[in-house]
Amino acid sequence: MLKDHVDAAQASQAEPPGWLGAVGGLVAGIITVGCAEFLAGVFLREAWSDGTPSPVLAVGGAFIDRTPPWLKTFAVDNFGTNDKKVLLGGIAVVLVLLSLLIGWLVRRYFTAALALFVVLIAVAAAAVTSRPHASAMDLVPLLAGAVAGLVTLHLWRDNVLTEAADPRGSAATRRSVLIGGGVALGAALLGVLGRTWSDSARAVQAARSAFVVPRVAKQVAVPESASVGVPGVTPYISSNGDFYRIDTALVVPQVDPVTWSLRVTGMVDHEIEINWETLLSKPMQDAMVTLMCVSNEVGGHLNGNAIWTGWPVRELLKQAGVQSGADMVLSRSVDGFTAGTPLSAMTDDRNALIAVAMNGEALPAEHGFPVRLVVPGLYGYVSATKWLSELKLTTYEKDAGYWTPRGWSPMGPVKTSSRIDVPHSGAKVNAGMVAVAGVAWRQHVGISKVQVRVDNGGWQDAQLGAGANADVWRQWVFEWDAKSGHHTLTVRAVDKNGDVQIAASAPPAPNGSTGYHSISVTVH
Ligand SMILES: Nc1nc2c(c(=O)[nH]1)N[C@H]1C(S)=C(S)[C@@H](COP(=O)(O)O)O[C@H]1N2
Ligand SMILES: [Mo]
Repeated sequence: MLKDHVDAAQASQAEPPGWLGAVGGLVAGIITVGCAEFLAGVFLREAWSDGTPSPVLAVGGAFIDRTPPWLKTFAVDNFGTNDKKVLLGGIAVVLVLLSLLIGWLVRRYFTAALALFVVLIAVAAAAVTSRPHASAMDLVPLLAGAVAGLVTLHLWRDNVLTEAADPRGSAATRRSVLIGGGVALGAALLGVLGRTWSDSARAVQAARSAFVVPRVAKQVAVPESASVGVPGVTPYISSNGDFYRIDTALVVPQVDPVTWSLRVTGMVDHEIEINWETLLSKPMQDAMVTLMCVSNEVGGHLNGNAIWTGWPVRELLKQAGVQSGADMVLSRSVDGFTAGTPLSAMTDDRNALIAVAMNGEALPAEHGFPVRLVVPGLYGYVSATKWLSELKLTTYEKDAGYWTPRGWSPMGPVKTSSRIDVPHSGAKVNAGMVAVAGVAWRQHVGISKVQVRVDNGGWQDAQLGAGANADVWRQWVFEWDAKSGHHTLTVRAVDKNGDVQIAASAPPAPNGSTGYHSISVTVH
């Protein structure tokens, strides 16, 4: 009797196992995130928030905004458009590890566990309040989640961990772990429910399918001989589904055209705000423009060509009355992204458009629905703002676009470049006539010549497909009389000013890659 008593007393002083603490931490973590994400979903759905009340998305967005140029290039090169999934996966892994650690600490160092928990909540709160359009209200989901998490940690310590320290409590422990797991699963489901609820994608899909492409005075068509007719060469028009996508948005902004508007602000005689209906009543025009990403490596595929329908930016600027001294248009997206474009590129006679349609349909959500900018001749990071919400007339001295403080040049004219699409590098081909083909571009000036070099031979002219205008790429083909052996094929372009593509290799940062695209092939 007495002996029993002593054993029990010793056992109750024994430390509960570490894994049980960690499980409690995980349960508390899932409950925190689940509750916060559920409430964030409700806030978005009920339009109680214009910001990012979701702590996970806010942290992800804040991380993206602080990504150094080398990491951006690394992410684009290695994950492409999957970079966002990788980031979300990374956040999940970090959250799981920290939850396990907090739970493990709870057993003995309760204050340290609490301190770590509070630091994490503070970091998330800083992210939430720093997102575009944030208000104090956006903190409510996070704080509610934090309270639920803290209550869970306390309950776990006072019940589960105490029971576990008692040898007679193993059945109770099992039951508590099951209950904890069940509650956590419920919280996780709530979180997912919150995310899908807040998903305004359906409203946007409906608006997109109801959209009728505005009539234009003159339709733009693909010239008859634009294609050189070589299988495997980049299609002259990129389909909307295949069009490259680059942006900082962790989730694609879903913008309802009914509530959308575009404001013209800054150095103007009168600020203007136009809504969707007004924009659609303006005389629209078609323009074929090839869009280019500054992150494109030599030979890369971060570019696409489409027929855009929109209203010339200069018309809107004319209505607002641009004041003298302004030299930049800082365009802003609903998600806070900005691009600084030279005012001259938006007022000269080029097709700088406030675009509403892409290849004969409403802009896809991921390409800026309902409204984006398209400016020929400039890389997308300084011109092609998607989910457009504001045009601010300003100066390069006073303002900078999103990427400028992150190591990219304020000015981003597209550099002359060319690419070999077929044969692909490393291909084996039969000796005899081989069609070498690809695309070349020099927006706003135009391509005059494309030349191919075999090994260290001389430059030979390729044949050019027709170009719709100077702002689009052109296909080219070179009929190569291939002799057996290993060969290197190199391409370069010459523009209509007679300037030859830059031969020296340069990486994308800070203002676009240079160098010649080369491939190696084996001829049998
Ligand atoms: N709102 C917003 N617009 C944006 C960006 C962005 O991150 N956010 N990225 C720009 C960049 S860097 C490029 S290259 C083009 C790409 O447009 P696409 O995704 O339609 O091909 O969009 C531009 N517009
Ligand atoms: Mo880009």
